[in-house]
Amino acid sequence: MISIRKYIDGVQPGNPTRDTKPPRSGPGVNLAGAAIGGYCAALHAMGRCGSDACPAEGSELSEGLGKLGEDLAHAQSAESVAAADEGIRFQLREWGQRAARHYQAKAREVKDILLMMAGTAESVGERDQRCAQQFNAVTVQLKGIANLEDLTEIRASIEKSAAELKTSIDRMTAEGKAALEQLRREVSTCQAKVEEAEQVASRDALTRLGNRMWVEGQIEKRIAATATFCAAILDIDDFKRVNDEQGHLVGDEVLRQFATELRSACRATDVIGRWGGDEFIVVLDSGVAEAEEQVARVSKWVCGNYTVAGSGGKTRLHVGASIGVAEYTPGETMKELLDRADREMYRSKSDSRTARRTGA
Ligand code: GH3
Ligand code: MG
Repeated sequence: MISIRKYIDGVQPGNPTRDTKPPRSGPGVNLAGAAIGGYCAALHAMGRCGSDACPAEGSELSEGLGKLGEDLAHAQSAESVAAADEGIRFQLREWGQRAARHYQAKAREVKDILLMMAGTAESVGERDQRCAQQFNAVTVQLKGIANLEDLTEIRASIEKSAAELKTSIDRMTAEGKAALEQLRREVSTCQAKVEEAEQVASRDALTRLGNRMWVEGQIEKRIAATATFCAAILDIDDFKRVNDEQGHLVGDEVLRQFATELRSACRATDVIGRWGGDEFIVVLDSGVAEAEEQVARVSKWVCGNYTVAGSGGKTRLHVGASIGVAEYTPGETMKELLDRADREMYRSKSDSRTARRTGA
């Protein structure tokens, strides 16, 4: 670096004493003034370049150099010029050390980030065995970058590693999506199977109506909700005779057709099921008056002539049924309710027998 002190000393050959003020006029003074002006401009430019080279440490340098430039411009003696000159050297040395420390720290940060990325890639790779190999390669690359010194090389390697990581992650995402889709399909197949199994478990195999267990569940639900409802039990009259005279298969067909008619006579809100044998049950969500009215209508619909295919061709049979209705009384159990409906049904069956016998 140019030393202004040496220059000033050089242009004042006849006046070597340092504490003597420089002459205020003459060619030496003009030359020194111009040199100081140039030096100050060089200091400003140095401050700007320092800021550009290392913005984090630049402002202090340019402020310091600016101040020293001012001191220099107003320097009255060779001592003050020498002091400013020393200050400039000190400022530049300090800045150089600070900038070096700053860039070393930044380089360490970049290397730490790279090593962290390598660690992450490693752990992601461990999670998915299929990608492990690809991730391992990237991990090795990233660790290698941390040892590089050339910034261009570091940048190129990072770009390559990032592109490979992206490819791996895209592939993992696509595979993950496909696996998820497959899982969804399997879950929905399982759900369908469970629903089918539930349906089979709750249906009567012969008539396809709800079975006893399912109807009991429906009654228990209503009891738990203390709802107003009635249970109606229907029992086919003299059904044994159908079996005895027409055969068991014809008896089965009668049960099937009776169930179909029962379903079509009831409302969508009624719960209909086969209780067992030739007994059926209907749960109606209403009080006893409305239920009896509905049951009378159902009875008219389901009782009558049925045409059934038997071994000797089609047979026409009359099917009658007795019905008992009971409204649920809060506090009673399901068994108590059904016992009452059953007793009503038997009373009705007995009444119609008596009527048939007496011809009433
Ligand atoms: P009641 O008028 O008193 O009801 O006399 P019933 O002849 O109808 O006799 P009951 O109701 O006591 O007996 C029902 C009969 O239904 C007994 C059994 O042989 C027959 N049965 C039960 N389940 C089936 C079945 O799945 N198919 C056939 N074909 N018959 C059945
Ligand atoms: Mg019967």
